[in-house]
Amino acid sequence: MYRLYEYPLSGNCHKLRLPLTQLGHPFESVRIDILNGENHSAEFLRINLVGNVPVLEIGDGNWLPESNAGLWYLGEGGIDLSPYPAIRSWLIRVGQQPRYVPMEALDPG
Ligand SMILES: N[C@@H](CCC(=O)N[C@@H](CS)C(=O)NCC(=O)O)C(=O)O
Repeated sequence: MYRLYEYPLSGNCHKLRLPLTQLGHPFESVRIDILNGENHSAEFLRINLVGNVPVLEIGDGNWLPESNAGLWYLGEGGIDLSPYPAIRSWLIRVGQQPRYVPMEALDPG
């Protein structure tokens, strides 16, 4: 089962929580209290040297920091999206963006 290291008020964390919950994919949420510095604990820095949330743990000791990397991973097969091709291509498209871009810029027209 995936594990999402997240903070509830973080928009970057919401980007991953949203598809996981909406598509009903089971995952364990691990709350990292960034307001109290829990993201800078030695334990958390072991899974993300940068000390940011979200981090998606995908099993076998592999962790994906960066919200867009997580979206890209989900779109590329991390969740079975065969019934939802539009969601799949949207996740991949958003995940390929190097940083924030306005939604309109991703509109295929
Ligand atoms: N580019 C990163 C940004 C992640 C990020 O800025 N996370 C914030 C919460 S939204 C964080 O962990 N801040 C804690 C800190 O900077 O100490 C992503 O998209 O995942």
